[in-house]
This record gives sequence, C-alpha cells and structure tokens, in this order.
Amino acid sequence: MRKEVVLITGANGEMGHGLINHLHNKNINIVALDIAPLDKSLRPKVSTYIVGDVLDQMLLGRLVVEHQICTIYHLASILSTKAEYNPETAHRINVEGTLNLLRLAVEQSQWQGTSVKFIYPSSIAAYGVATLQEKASAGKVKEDECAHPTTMYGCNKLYCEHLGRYYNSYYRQLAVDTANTHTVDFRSIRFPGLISAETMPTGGTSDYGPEMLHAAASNEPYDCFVRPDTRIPFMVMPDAIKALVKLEAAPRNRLTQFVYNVTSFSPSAQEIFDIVLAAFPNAEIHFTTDEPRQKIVDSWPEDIDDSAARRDWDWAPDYGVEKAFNEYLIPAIKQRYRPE
Ligand code: AKB
Repeated sequence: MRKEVVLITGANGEMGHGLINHLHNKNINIVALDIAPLDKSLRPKVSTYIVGDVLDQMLLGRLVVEHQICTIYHLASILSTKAEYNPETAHRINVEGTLNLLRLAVEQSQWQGTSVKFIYPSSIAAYGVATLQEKASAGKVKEDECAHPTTMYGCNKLYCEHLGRYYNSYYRQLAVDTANTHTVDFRSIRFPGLISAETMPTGGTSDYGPEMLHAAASNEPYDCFVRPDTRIPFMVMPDAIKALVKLEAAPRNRLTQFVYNVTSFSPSAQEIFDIVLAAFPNAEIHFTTDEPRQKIVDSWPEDIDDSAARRDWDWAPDYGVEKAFNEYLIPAIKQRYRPE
C-alpha cells in the first residue's frame, strides 16, 4: 500500500524550512518539491525530495501515481518585488503553478475517495489601499475589504484564493459525471510580513524588517528602503507555521470562510530600527527610500483583522512584539551569526 504523505511545494523557502521541521517532529511523511535541490539539513527530515517545477505537468502526474497525498501545502511562489521585474513569468508560476496543484489535488481526491486538503499561504499583498490617508483611516482591514492589489504578486494571490474557492465548491459544476463529489478542501491564510531567525527572505517587499535584523547581527551595513514611519503587520515564523498547521487541523464544519487573516504586531520601520539598535548598538542602518518599493508597502494595510481566524479555529499568536524580538529573534540570531 502507498504511504500517506504531505506534499510541500516551495520546500526550500523560508516557510518550507519551518514547516518541514515541524512536520518531521510529528513523524509525518513529507514529499518536498522545489525548483532547487533541498537544503542538506532538511533532507533527512523528508521521505522524498524532488527537484522540479510546479509548471511541469509530467512531474506532477507522476506524483499523483506514486504517492497518496492527504494534504498539500502549496508554498511555491514568486514574491512581490521579484514579480515586478517579470510579471508574466510571476503570473505563470504563481497562477498556473497553483492551478496545476489544484488539479493534482482533484485527481488525488478522486482516486482516494476523500477530499485532499489544500493549504494556501496568501498575503497582505492581496490588499490595496490607494493613499496614505486611506491606509491610516482603514484601521484593521477585514478579509473582504480593500481588495485592490497593486502588484502582480498581490493580484495572483487574490485570484488564486478565488480559484481555491472554485475548486472547493464549484469545480466542473455542469458536468454530468460528477457523482464523485470529493474534490479539494481549500484553506488559505493571508500572512503579514514574516520574520525568521533561521532564514532570509528573497524577493519580497516586507523584507526590510528581517533584512535590518540579519544585517545588524552579521555586522553588515544596511540601507532600509522604506521611510521610518512605514507601518505594516508582521509575524515571526514559528507563529506562521503554527497558523498553517492549526488551519489544516481545524474541523471543516467550523470554517465559515476560505481565506483568513492572521497577524501578530504592526511596528513602524523606525520601531524595528530602535529594537535592532538596542540589541546591536554598533549596527550601521540608514534609511534610503526606494520610491517604487515604498509605494508597494504604502498600498498594504497597517493592520489586519484576524477575528474570524480567532473565532473559527482558535487562532492566537504566541509572540507579541516584545516576546518576538527578546525571546526568539534576537537570541536565535545572535546564536546564528556569533555562536560562542
Ligand atoms: C512580500 O513581501 O512579497 C511577502 C508578502 C508580504 O507576502 N513577504
């Protein structure tokens, strides 16, 4: 009999690292897929790792045949800054890649006679506020508000949330042979900017938060590309992993929506700078605004309302801003760059 496995795409990314470590500790069999060879440190923690592209239909077809996939964490994507350099390529990877994985989930669920869970990290990039005044007055934005993204990545995330809803509830709704009702159990989280002590993000626009901290800890000078008063929500990686696995485990009948905000704290760039400088007094950090990237961050809300996640699947972050920096980020980063 085939082993039941969890499939993780984009396994080499920041979230992939955290998720593989977490699921491995729970003795879950993992099939890891990434465009680059899986980090050596992660290899012993997965059953199989595959170097390949989410656009490769043959490869995905083989996965369906070879594995019994119960849950898919589809993490692979091109982030907001990188996507603006080649929006059409980003669209292909972010949207067509997601469509391919949703199709794979349908095939798996029909083989197995039970729904396959599809866990999809979306983003605050799905929001778009037009002006700084609107951003200031929007307050805690709810899932169905301000859905006018200004980046290709944000448009892709918003559209893929709708694709997930479609595959979950309306897939081939006119076909006469839809006796098999098992399709995709789609669940998505809109994440804020993420900060990890273990890995560095690449290609995002919220990267100034983690970059400031990692640069200071590794004695590198850093030019923060947003104004000091810039404010968006952030979360540390352990809370992001907690959110993913909590939503995955939630009973379907408690879920009243497909997409949920989660958040922890909303510091300004100046506040992050102050915390980093207190921990690393020799840090050389300056503010040099990069206008195009600033505009992207200005279009994201200052705060988001995660009350639906709290109500439906008992979401609550473990880390507020002080605990995040004092008990996780700063000690772990000091250890990483200057082990005693
Ligand atoms: C990015 O900056 O693109 C991501 C995100 C906010 O989803 N970190």
